[in-house]
Amino acid sequence: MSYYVTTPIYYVNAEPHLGHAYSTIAADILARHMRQRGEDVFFLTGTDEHGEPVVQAAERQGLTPQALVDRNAPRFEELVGQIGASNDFFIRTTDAEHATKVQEIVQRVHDNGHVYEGMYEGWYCPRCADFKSEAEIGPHNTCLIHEIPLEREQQENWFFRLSTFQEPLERLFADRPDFVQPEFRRNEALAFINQGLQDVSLSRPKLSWGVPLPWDPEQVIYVWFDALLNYVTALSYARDGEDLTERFWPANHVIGKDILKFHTVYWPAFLLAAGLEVPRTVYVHGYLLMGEKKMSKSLGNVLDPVEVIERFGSDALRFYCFREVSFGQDGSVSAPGFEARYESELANDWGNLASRTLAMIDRYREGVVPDADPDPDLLGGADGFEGLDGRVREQLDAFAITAALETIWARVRRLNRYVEESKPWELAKHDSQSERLDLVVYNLAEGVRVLALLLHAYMPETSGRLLEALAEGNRELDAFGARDGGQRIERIAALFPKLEPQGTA
Ligand code: ME8
Repeated sequence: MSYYVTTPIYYVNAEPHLGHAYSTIAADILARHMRQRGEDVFFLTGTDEHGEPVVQAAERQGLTPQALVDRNAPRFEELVGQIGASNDFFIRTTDAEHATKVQEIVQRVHDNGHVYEGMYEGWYCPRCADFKSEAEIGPHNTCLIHEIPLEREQQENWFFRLSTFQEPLERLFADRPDFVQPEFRRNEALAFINQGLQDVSLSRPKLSWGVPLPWDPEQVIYVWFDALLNYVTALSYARDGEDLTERFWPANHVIGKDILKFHTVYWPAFLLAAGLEVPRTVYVHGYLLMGEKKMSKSLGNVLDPVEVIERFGSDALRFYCFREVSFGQDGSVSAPGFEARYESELANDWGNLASRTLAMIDRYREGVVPDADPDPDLLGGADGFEGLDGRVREQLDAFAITAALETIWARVRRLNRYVEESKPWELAKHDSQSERLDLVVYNLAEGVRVLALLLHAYMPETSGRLLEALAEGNRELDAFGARDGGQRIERIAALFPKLEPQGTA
């Protein structure tokens, strides 16, 4: 089966921050997990480089828009590498191939009769690049998201007949209850549709920076349609001489709640208008907050991902974001919160379990995993190993990234209990307990191995190191079932070294 997952493409006129990293890590966890299942995966992320905010930022800095985006886009691409994302392509909406494909699709929407010329008048937020409906306007004509004054706009432009998609969208939501997830976000999208859809601007006058309308080059395509189309256009040119559209479309989109309307209403309508298939799923996650506020560079309240990664590694950051905040909900993150989880869960629960297991194989069994059977004591119960793999698959199929991590973590705790209860150090003192010691050490090695396989999607670097130490070359989840002993292991440095006593993030 093919599995296509995307992140939003990020605006390059701001600095990349943890919020951007968050969506990308979420999509990466899904992509890596699906690859481990042997699916044919394509994972896309990139940057959104057109629109007035870019022109304004460039003017302020005395640059051309192109120079500004060329300077900033690499920072986003660098962050993708720093957080360990395994994207198959990085799209920039200033790619010439993207522009050509956007024009081709927009022309099709035009030829299918879904556009007309008219006069737009209304309230516009330059930061959202969005025209606001009555319900979206805050006190004194402000943007509810950015809390800045809206601008009164009046202009000639082309419109997209969104209103004619009222009924098809209602049908789509009725036929495909999991089209938008989680359910409370689906209800939000439905509420917006049920208010009655109005036509939306498809273009802006040319003073803007963007892709010209093919039939009226005095206008550029409204940045949101240009940006949304990245998910389709990328497939047509990501691989030289190969069009991947047939193979991977439709996609699973992972987005933040701020851009729900565009992805769950405008986007499927536009695809229908172009005669393309609508997405498989749009998964809408919440905000990472610092204190009570949305974390954003402009509000100046960030947990800097690069700083965290430099000190603790990307795996610790990846883990923390999805452990601390239930994926789908809003939740607070903080430096002290990060350190507490790092210390108690990564260094102690997991890192220490891995080190102890390798040390015991080394000390008690000369570095070779003994052969024994699965211990029935570890199989059953709510936190047993039986059926674990299937449970995690099921949860990740439902985008339950935090719940699946807890499913895994319950087994980390269980293995720690197993060590305490079975006391291998006592067994090692008595020759008569040798068989029992084989059983315990084998089960610890196996337990740690299968947990490292499941954690590989979340923490690829440390899990990879641990699997190598356990002489497991396979990363596919088919390697999940019990393997016989006999492997020679290696001792490795602590996966998550303890914090220095005076350390603060
Ligand atoms: O909206 N918590 O780009 P953008 C969690 N270019 N996620 C956050 C976040 C936070 N505090 N802050 C940002 C755009 N995000 C458009 C998208 S897509 C065709 C075009 C994440 O740079 C979240 O995914 O403002 C949000 O939807 C996205 O960054 C917005 O990024």
